[in-house]
Amino acid sequence: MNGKRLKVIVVFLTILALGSILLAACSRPGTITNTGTTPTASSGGGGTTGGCANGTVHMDASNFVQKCVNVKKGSKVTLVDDVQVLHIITNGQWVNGNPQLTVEPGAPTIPNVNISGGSADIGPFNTAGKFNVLCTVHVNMNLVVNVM
Ligand SMILES: [Cu+2]
Repeated sequence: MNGKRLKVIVVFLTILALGSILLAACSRPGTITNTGTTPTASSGGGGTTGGCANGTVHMDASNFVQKCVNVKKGSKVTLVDDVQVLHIITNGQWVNGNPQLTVEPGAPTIPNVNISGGSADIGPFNTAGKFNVLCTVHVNMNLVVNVM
């Protein structure tokens, strides 16, 4: 009885020792450092499509295809209407189905820019920050312009 138990303990210890040796051998050349993958999700509160567009935003029949766009200070944003649908673009944002036409300090005035197919530029955006742009025709058609 006693001898059997001892044998079991010895076998168990042997397995344990072998296991730890293997483990040490495996972990030695590892040193995995997570360097890549820089998450750039900081911009745009309502960014649903992941990243923001750069400089150019497309529009479909009822919304901006990209919900946010990054531009450098002093640059314009190009809006491309992919379909022959009228969009009227100005400063502000839709909040709970209501258009709030506020021009933030530092934002360029966007004077009801009519786009029906083709493209138009808005701006230039000369102040760094986050500016809201909306389409008054389509409820919840919001765009955030990140100027950096
Ligand atoms: Cu629109």
